[in-house]
Amino acid sequence: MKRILSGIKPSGELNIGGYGGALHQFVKMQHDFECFFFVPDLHAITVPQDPKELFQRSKDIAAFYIAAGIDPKKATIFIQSHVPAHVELGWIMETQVHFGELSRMTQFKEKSDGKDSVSSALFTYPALMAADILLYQATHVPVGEDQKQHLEMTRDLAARFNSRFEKTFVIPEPIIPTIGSRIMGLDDPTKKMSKSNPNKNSYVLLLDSPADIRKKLARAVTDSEMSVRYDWDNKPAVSNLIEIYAVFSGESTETIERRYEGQGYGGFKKDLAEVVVEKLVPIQERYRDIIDSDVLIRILKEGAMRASETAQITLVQAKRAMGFVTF
Ligand code: AQP
Repeated sequence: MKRILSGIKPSGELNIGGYGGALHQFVKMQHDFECFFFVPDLHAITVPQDPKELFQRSKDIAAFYIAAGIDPKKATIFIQSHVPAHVELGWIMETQVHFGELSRMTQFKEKSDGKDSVSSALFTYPALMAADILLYQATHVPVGEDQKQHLEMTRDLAARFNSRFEKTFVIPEPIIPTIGSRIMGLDDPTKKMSKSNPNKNSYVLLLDSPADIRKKLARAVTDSEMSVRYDWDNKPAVSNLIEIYAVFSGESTETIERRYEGQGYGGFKKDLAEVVVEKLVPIQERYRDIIDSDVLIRILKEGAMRASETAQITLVQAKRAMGFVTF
């Protein structure tokens, strides 16, 4: 059976980068895989979070999973901190990973760069991520380009554990979407669109009003050439907008290029905004229906129970393999 585990960190408001690289891929994948979609709140606190915001955003991410079309009857939706096995296997994984390996992680280097104080949890984050995936014996993990290195480490740790102790973990394969795996900032196409970017014009939020979506996309940087061409090497800003268009319309980048051949950026950007608005408005409506409902609480409680059952089996297997006393 093919199984997926993936999640979106509640470290900021969800934007169209997370939608392209994760959420809309999740919705498609639920038909072909047994899915576990979680809210990695324990990962979010590797950098300081305001408690009220963490609370709201954790619920928001779960609500967006459902609003975007993940069926909670098919997929298990849960909050990471509701399943304590993540922390326990995370600690075990910390004992298997080497300091040098963690030091080479580019995301740690980027996130710690120029900061006076950085938590040790930010450094060991990939060990917890490995635990998240391995607990569910995921065969596949959908990841954006930026998470490829962490997944590679998960694979290494699983193989190391299996050969050092006994075969316990499935070694997961990455699934990197061809379109949407790297959506860049609207202000700077060399930087990934990120929740924690202080520049609000660098992203479109899933909860932005249609007026704000139109304004932000109209302001998105382009270049002086005035041709809508998908060419990341020479036209990264325009290619990024074409990619967003492709994610939201479901059309290929070639179809989009052909449609706007010989035209400037004005009409293209206007149409792009409409494609995004058309997709996001119904998601926003469904989000508003469930965010404060008992339905969401029920789904998360059931999800935690289902997730715990699977996670506990793997955790006990791993502990037994290492020589822990288990009954
Ligand atoms: N801009 C993006 N383009 C494509 N994929 C993206 N993902 C995130 N941003 C983009 C993918 O979404 C999944 C969940 O990511 P995450 O929110 O858990 O972590 P992140 O990648 O660290 O997201 P941010 O927005 O950059 O958050 P902060 O700023 O808090 O670190 C992942 O598979 C990710 O690749």
